Amino acid sequence: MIHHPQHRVLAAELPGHIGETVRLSGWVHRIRELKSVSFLIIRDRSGLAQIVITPPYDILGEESVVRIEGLVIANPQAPGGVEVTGPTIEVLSEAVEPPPFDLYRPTVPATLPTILDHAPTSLRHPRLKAGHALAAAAVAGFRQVLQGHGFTEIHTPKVVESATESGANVFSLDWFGRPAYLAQSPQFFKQMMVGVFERVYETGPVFRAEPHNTARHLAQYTSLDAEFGFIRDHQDVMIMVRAVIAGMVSAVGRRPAELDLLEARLPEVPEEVPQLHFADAMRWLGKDDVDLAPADERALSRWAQEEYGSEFLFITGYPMVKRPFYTHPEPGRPEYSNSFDLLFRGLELITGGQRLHRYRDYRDALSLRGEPLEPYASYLATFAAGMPPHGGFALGLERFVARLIGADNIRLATLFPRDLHRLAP
Ligand code: AMO
Repeated sequence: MIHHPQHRVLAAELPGHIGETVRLSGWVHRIRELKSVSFLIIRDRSGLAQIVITPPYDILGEESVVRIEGLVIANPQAPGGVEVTGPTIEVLSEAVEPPPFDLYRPTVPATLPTILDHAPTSLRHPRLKAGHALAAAAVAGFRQVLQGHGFTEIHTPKVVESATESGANVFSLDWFGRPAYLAQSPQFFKQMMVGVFERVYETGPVFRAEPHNTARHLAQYTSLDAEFGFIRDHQDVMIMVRAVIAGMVSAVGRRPAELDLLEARLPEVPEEVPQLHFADAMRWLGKDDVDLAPADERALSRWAQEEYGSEFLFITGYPMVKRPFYTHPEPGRPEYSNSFDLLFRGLELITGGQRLHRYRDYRDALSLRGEPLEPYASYLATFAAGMPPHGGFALGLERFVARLIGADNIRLATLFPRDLHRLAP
């Protein structure tokens, strides 16, 4: 019996259509010419399908887009146990240039610059695409946990009138003749919105004019931010961080195909994530410094793994001199702060903490740092109007994904990286 297919069938759905004539659409992933028979491998959003073709046929360039009508038959040797035979092939768009490298090879046979230069095509490689599918799942997990805890999603400006984190790595631009900056974080806005919603989160781009080329810094990255009111101190924020990370990991766990393809190992998120005060970390490292070097972060991460079997470690209490002016000091030890970083597999993944919440504390903090109040006028109005004790955190999405999939360079976890040298594609 011949069916007249009206609807597109996806590659992954073929096993349910054995004996039927179906319509399949996608990209020419690969052409395999064997002695007696040839195969056209078609790729769509669900996976790959094998089409049996017999001469004479036109050789189509890989990545051409086709629509195929043919009979689905069972073949244990074919991927997914099915193949399509007797096809009619309609070319929707012919690829006029070959891909930069063979997209059908199981591993990516190209260097990082080649991959990035040709991103629109390279990203079609199932392995390169997989990390970004996991990123999408991670963000969905982030949203789901916070929505479950009564947080409201916000969207705030990315062009701002003053630096939020530090003046050093801020991009300036001309805003109709006035100086302006690309937002380094949604920090001020998320705090302002605690005064409105109590609990808010945002996912969006932020900008850092990082003057160095490192494997863990981008000039634009995706910041997953949360902020909430009526906390006791930073420990309440850390409890929320733990819930968010657990939700993100389990959301990613619902993409086993991509995890398997990348041989990515999901971390276990301990009920109680171990924590170490900065002062104790320094003692353990045998150092006397106000910041952690990347090598220190790796060493401390290893220690948490050995001591607690945890791939996550909170470092709390960072010295105030290294934290932004909005940071709440540690009661009784004002040289330290009620803030934290979360290390994941040797790298800083999250920064967060308790913020100042009284107007006069902001005034004092800014003048202590020799900063004028003027550029912060609209931010300070928030606190003049009354704000609860509050805090929050920010997670760098690309760092999370890079650690998860074991990418040694953050650029492999970024669709179109922006850095010192790269502005296209
Ligand atoms: P911080 O500046 O530490 O904190 O940034 C938060 C997290 O963002 C990631 N990150 C980066 N990822 C890629 N490239 C970069 N150049 C880069 N810089 C930072 C890291 C880091 O932990 N407002 C505070 C957060 C808060 O307290 O809520 C902030 O922006 O994963």
